[in-house]
Amino acid sequence: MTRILVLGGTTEASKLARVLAEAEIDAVFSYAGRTAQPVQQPLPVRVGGFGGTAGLVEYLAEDGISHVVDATHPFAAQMSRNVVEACAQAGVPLCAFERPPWQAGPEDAWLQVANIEAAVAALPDAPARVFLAIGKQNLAAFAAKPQHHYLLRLVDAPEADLPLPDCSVEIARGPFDEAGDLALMQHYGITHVVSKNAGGRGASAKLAAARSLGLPVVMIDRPRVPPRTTYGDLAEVMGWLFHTPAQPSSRA
Ligand code: 3Y8
Ligand code: NAP
Repeated sequence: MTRILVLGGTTEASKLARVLAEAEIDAVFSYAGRTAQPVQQPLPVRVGGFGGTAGLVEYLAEDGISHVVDATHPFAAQMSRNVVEACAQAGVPLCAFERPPWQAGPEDAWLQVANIEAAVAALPDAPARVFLAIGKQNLAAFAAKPQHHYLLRLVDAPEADLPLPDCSVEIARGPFDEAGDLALMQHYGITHVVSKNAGGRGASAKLAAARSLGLPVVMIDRPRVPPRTTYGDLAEVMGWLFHTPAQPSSRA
């Protein structure tokens, strides 16, 4: 019996949800619960962590999951690590649906760094105006360079004080477009952009805007995740689902 768990939170996950719903394939869509009102999905949705690898193994059995598609963001490395371990323990087939990383073009002025700390170190000492388009979870590291003015883009209005003394906040949920990001960066007189190498089209607008403004981009490489079957294309994921036999579901 086929029952698919989609680990979501990306445009790829939402595309897969639409195809599974249209094909009336039994599936459940999972959010971590990082945002107040995540976009609706055409599948039943569950929200919140599973309780680590052990919690996920339990969930797979209780919910009778036959296949898992990890369509989380490339920076959701802990989730991706947990699901590789949980699916191996539970004997449930797993594939990742992940877009390829962005590559710098000839007109791009990227400084590629390994992680958030290296991104902070890559910023200049002289005060600058930095578009910190990496969401909310990794802002504290930038307090090491309080001399800059930071433009933050968050999905929800911050509940607590922000860790950066000199910052402006834009509340917006992507996907974003180049004209909008160009106007935003000109309005704030941005001199540097910090970005995660998310890939895909939902967050690449700021890179196109930086290119046309001739601004440097500090590009953070993806965290490492364990090897697993990975596709960048929806048709390949669907092919995998149809050609991978369902594990005997533990649900009667
Ligand atoms: C909760 C679900 C869809 C998915 C849309 C994609 C595109 C728009 C661009 C910038 C970069 C950033 C951030 C971003 C983008 C898509 C995609 C993508 C980047 C939502 C969503 C959830 C999240 C979580 C959120 C993080 C944050 C990261 C904002 C929904 C909107 C910066 C990543 O406030 C917080 O705590 C936000 C946390 C994790 C990174 C961070 O560390 O702060 N995404 N984003 C998911 C869950 O609970 O499971 O609310 O609808 C989904 C999307 N965000 O269905 O169309 O596919 O990447 N998301 C980054 O790339 O750097 C914004 O501003 O330029
Ligand atoms: P993370 O650091 O890899 O995961 C931390 C914990 O959050 C996981 O161990 C798990 O908790 C829970 N979790 C993460 N994704 C989940 C999901 N889809 N369903 C249920 N639980 C989930 O994850 P993150 O970077 O905070 O990302 C959280 C969500 O935001 C993901 O859905 C991701 O796709 C989306 N997102 C993240 C980014 C980003 O930049 N990180 C960008 C866009 C979208 P337990 O251990 O308790 O199971």
